[in-house]
Amino acid sequence: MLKAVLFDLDGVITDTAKFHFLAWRDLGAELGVTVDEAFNEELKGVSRIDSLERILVFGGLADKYSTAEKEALCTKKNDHYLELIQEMTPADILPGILPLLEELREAGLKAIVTSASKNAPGILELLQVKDYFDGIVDPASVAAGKPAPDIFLAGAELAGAKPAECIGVEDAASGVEAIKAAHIPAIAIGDAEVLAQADRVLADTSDLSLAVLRDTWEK
Ligand code: B16
Ligand code: MG
Repeated sequence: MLKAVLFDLDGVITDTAKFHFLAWRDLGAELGVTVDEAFNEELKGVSRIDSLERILVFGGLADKYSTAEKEALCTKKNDHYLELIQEMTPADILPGILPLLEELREAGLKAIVTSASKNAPGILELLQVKDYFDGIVDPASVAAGKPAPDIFLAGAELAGAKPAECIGVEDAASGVEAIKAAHIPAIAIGDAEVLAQADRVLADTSDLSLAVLRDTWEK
């Protein structure tokens, strides 16, 4: 039986990618690295420090900064990101998500947040949806980030369910890879070619419903 739904946040519950992009783009500009929207795609679902590492490698700056300097750069990016997201309101919840959360609550299924973002609790507060979730996995508590399965396995555990009793919802290729590595069925939102590893790809969050999740999980 399907018992729990494991939700990615950025790109599934709300679209913060544009704010991550602006913050990385400006930090990149300071470092002399051009972060464009195409490169930003590769940072989706990737942790803050790993995103910085990728930007540094991309700019040929892989060995230029010490660990402490990299931490300071991450803090700078995050401070800017936090400024940008303060304007978020419940109107920024992606279409179909609120009705789905209502359906899950009524059907007694668990909803868990399995996001790489350390800002997830604050974002859920801004969106006023925190109460719909039975738990938020702390990404700092898992050994390896997406595409490793750790965060989704931790999500299943938090729900008190076996991986096979869950379904994961993701928008990033690294996230779909992580769900599948955890042996959990995956629904992806976005480009069917990029997200080909998923069990089902939907163009939009408005196509999500408990019936679609159940149907995908049963196949
Ligand atoms: P933070 P998700 C991910 O969230 C974002 O897609 C990714 O772009 C970001 O770098 C990562 O969270 C870390 O976010 O800097 O807020 O800790 O898609 O896994 O919900
Ligand atoms: Mg995402």
